[in-house]
Amino acid sequence: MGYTISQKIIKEHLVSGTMEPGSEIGLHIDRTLTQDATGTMAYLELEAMGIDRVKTELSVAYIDHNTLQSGFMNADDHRFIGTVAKKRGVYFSRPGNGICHQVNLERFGVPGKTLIGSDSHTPTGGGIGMLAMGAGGLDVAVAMGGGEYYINMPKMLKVNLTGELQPWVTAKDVILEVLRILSVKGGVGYIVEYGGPGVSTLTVPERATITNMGAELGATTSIFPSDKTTKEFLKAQGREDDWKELVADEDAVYDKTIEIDLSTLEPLAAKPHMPDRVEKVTEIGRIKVDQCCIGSCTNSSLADMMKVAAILKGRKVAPGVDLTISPGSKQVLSMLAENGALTDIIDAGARILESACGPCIGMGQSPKSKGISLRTFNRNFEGRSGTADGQIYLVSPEVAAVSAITGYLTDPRTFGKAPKAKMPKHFHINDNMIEAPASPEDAKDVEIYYGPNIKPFPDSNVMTETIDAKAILKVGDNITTDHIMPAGSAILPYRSNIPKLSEFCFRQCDPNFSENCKKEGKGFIIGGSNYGQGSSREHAALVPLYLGIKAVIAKSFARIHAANLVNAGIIPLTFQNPDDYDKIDQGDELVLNDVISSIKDGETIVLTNKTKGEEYTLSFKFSERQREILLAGGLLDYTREKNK
Ligand code: MIC
Ligand code: SF4
Repeated sequence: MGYTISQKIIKEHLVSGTMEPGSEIGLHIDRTLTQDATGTMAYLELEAMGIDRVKTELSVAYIDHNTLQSGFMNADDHRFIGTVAKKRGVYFSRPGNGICHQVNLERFGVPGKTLIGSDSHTPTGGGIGMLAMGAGGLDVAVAMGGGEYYINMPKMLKVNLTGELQPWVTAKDVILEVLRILSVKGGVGYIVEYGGPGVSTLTVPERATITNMGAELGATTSIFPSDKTTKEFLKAQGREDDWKELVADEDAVYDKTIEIDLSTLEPLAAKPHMPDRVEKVTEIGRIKVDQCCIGSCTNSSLADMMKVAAILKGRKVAPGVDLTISPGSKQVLSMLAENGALTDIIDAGARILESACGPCIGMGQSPKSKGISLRTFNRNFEGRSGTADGQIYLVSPEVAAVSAITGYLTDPRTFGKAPKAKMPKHFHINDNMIEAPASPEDAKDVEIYYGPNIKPFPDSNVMTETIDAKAILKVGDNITTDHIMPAGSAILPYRSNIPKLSEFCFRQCDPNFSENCKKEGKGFIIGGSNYGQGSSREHAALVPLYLGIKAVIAKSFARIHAANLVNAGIIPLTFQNPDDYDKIDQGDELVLNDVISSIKDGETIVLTNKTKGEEYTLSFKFSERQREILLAGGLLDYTREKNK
């Protein structure tokens, strides 16, 4: 039996476990990336583990999220990351150099390597044939220290692509179609591999758009083969030597296959407030738009921007519409400037933003009240834009640009000839905003800058045999980490200040959550299915830890968040009978008995509901390592203990 692309990479990097779907495997990690909103914490954790120098073949720290410096906090964190990177052996991509995933694709992506990043869209690297996964900051810190990264061996899902995209239909529509078919939880437990004759019709940046937004499927990662197209892209980036061929064996076995004929796709959009609420643009109809935002790690490549520029050339953004453009990297921006396309964009009346995440994470550009905003991004969770009642639609750059001109959501096929963007033979290469780390000798003299915004970690959870606490919050299905720990320009500057951050926890679901926790001192959270989907932010576990949350009891969990809970020492438990979820009300008094002994060697635990006089069986499937982490009070304590 042959291997799939990812099975080949896993086999080469397997340190522990067997490649049996569902069982825990430990992988050697070649490379890591961090971004600033999760990076400050990750490097503090690296320090707390006593790691002086990273052991990976390459680690890069990017500044791309918290680039709005209103107050000292973000600037302090940038300086901390810059200095800690220099000292500890990490490359530093300065603010303005671009979004981590775009820059990684251009300058660092290598087929066949393993990459973990403290950002859920790290699978963008799958577009160039990397096994690239999002992880919590602590897991990334462990990998930087040379430790393995643990996942449950995923099942394999193949998306077989045939045909060719029609004019005005794009890679964004491909991933929106996959989301329509599979939903935001359809990828849980799988790696999504793209194959079939349609693959060769897609460029590397197009493939990266697809693997990027595969994060929204809940998949462990997504990956494309590394072929001639990959080689040409790397050559144009001056990195031909980094290429190697990587394809699935003819007789590779997939657990599931879905077929997509690219030629049948039409322009699509994800309606508010979930990336899988996908409909054809023509079905949604001609709605008036207030804002169009083009950029983000999903759609900010040179080709995306060139097509947008061609659409805007000689035209004018409609009155009442704000059009923002954030090129994904300095390379993209400088090439747009060089070839004149930037002038076409500016002339049409677009607002040019920095090469950074920007509006995607609510760092400015929030739409007006109830404003309709078409965005080329990957997430449209309620409130994420910074406007609680903002109505965000996820679309391709082509749909966004055409609609910005007409003022209405528009099927671009009614707009005339579709623009084409040719891959350049040579990209403009200038890495002067990437700082190399100091040599091990010089590192001794580098002083790390710790700004006043950096506050100590929350105390670890001391596991007790009995946990007696209230159901302090009950939430529904598909709760995102944006619900748990919102982002946005007012909150993100406190990513290294857990006590301050705790004031905002679950604000959208229950404005009294934080206060209630502080009053009670402890609690359980009750969740529905796919609890914790979305971002990799470990703050969605660290803040609940700080607020005294002992366990989260849900119908099911998203992969990265479940790992982050264990890493923080909070027990993720699932209902054996999902109907029991309905029997618990917020405020019920709950008790877990025999906690330590169950975690040691059990698979179930009984939850007593004192208020209702009922008992429910909860299940868990922890590996030996996870049991030890929970009993140690979290991954930090566990690692410190092991390194002693
Ligand atoms: C996101 O898109 O939600 C983020 C912001 O990039 C997060 C990371 C974070 O919260 O810092 C992610 O996707 O992991
Ligand atoms: Fe940045 Fe948005 Fe991409 Fe997250 S999804 S890395 S916030 S651009």
